[in-house]
Amino acid sequence: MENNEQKKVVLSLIQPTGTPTLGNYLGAFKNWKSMAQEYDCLFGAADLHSITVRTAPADLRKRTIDLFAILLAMGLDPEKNIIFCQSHVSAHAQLGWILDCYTQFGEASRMTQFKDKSAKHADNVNLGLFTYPTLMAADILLYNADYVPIGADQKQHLELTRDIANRFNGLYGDFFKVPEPFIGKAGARVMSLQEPEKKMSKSDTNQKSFILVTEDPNVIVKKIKSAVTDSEAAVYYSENKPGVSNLMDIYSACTGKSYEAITDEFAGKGYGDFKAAVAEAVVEELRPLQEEYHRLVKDKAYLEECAKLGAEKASRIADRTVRKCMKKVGFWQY
Ligand code: ATP
Ligand code: LTN
Repeated sequence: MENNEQKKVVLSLIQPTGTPTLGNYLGAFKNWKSMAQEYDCLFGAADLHSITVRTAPADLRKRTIDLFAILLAMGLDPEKNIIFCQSHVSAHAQLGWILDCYTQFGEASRMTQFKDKSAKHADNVNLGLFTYPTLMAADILLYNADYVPIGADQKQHLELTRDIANRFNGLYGDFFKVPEPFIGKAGARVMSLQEPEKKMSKSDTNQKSFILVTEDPNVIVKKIKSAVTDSEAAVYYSENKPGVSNLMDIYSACTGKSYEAITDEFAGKGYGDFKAAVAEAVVEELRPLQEEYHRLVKDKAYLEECAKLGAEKASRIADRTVRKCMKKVGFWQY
């Protein structure tokens, strides 16, 4: 790339609703890390989004700090990129409100995540759960992001973001960059270790269904050993073997080996050997992140310094966008 050519902007956030899983790591973080080399990246904790579900204050704070430490431990560079926490940048809530007024009730009602989450938390179907996607649109549009790395589950929200941006641009002249989704191939969908038809999710109530990125290696080994497979005792990729195929996906994402190479490697061997190899690959994959995480999480002063730097850099861009957007809408400015 030429030096004078502007790099594309990439943005993605993750909610601090729990410790990230191997699914988040392979499906999201690994892509983020490779994108950070090539693009101007903003990554961070979507803590405003996470109060759509009731959380104890101490838990929210701890999870946010932990997530921030994990992002740094992955090797994302807070000097080169913008690593930040959404609630530290007031422009997100400001633009979120403006975009609410350019989004139709019917559009927001069609969001499948809203339907799923309101069924799951029937006692707390709050307005934030409903306007969640417009806040997400604000996150993205504030920074003129070109690409948004997301899992398949967030595609509908990104489509809505594009619709809102196009609508606003249609009314006021080209203003927002219309973002593209970026859905990585490897590890795009890591499945539950216990119910391999369901995606691995940090909010699953069954602890054995997921591996946390900070999990003790011995626990990782145990969880993979108890992963659901089938009775055939043959390692090959097939729709009819969701448990084994999921472990192959995990092994392949960690080692770079193809499905054929994995099938050859375990020809004539049982699931015991296969699972032991998968567990070792996962432990090795997560080792550098874990070592760095344990070091960083104790260094509160450093984490705060990085959060402050991220907030300052993000606010500089976001405040400008909000100011310009408010001018377009017709707010009185002095
Ligand atoms: P929750 O359990 O709180 O709904 P989650 O673990 O499903 O959360 P999110 O916080 O919604 O994860 O997602 C963060 C990012 O990780 C998103 O880009 C999402 O698509 C990706 N991701 C989440 N789970 C998986 C998975 N099992 N496999 C691959 N990618 C995933
Ligand atoms: N909704 C996303 C988290 C999220 C996000 C964003 C992702 C909030 N704001 C902006 C990409 C860009 C989720 O639940 N995974």
